[in-house]
Amino acid sequence: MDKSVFWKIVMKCSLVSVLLAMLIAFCGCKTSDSSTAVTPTQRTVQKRAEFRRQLAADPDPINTILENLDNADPVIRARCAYELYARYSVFKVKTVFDTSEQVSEVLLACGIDSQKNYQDNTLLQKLAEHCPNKKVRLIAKRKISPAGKLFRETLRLKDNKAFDHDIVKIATIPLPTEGLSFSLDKEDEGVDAKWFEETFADEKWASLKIGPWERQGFDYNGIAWYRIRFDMPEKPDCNAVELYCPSVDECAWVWLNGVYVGQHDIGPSGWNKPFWIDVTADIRWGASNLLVIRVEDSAQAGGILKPMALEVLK
Ligand SMILES: [Ca+2]
Repeated sequence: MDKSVFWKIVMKCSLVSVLLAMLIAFCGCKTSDSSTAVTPTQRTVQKRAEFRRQLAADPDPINTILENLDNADPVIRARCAYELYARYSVFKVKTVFDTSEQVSEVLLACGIDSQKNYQDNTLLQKLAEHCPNKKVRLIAKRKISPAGKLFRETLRLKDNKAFDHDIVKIATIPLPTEGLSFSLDKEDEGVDAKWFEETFADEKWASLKIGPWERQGFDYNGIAWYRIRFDMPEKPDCNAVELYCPSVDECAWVWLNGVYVGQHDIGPSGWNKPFWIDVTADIRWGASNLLVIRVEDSAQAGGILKPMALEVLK
């Protein structure tokens, strides 16, 4: 072979190889480029958008919803739980066990709606029992508690617009600090069973002092009741009587002489917040009275921690 022809062939082959190599490199780059072009976040967003389109396109998307209750994306699962309730007024029990915060919060909102609009506590009941999210579980439990329905607005004399005189505290009547009848209410049955009534038999209840119940033999978080008897002097010249509670750990619902008079219900942070309840209309002067307090404690110490009193105002 002629040398020049030989080298021409070699050169052509090299050129082809180089071009081929460049092409392979280019394709390789393209391939790796396209895999990094869409991030996992973008893919998630795309999938959510696709799911929304699917929902919007179908007037009766029950199958799409049911299939996606097990979707890997908690946002899609939460949307499905919501759509199932909003469109079909149902929920799937398995969603109650979902560990995603988004899902449990959506279910809680649906449960509260169901209670309010259909007087149906089923979903709240399931959440109170099984939801892995403690915060949601406690709110659901509280919503279905018999005490959840109790509410009475208290109007203190200082907030009464119709009373425009200076207020003078003419007496402070201390309430008993020991011999307080006490019972745990593990099943939250006290409101329905009327443990607040004057005729209720509490002879078998324990006897406690003011202070945490943990220090008096009850290592317990939950609901418990106090029934406190006390005598009132003859009525002085006064305009109002207010029950003063410096520290009930944590929440309190209060009855006086069988009448529901008010609550201190601001959650666990209420344990050291003083509160006052107007009892002017329900106190019995010159007679025996019965104060009943349902206490709910979620953690650590619980109970009536500091002595209570009646403040007589003029
Ligand atoms: Ca506590």
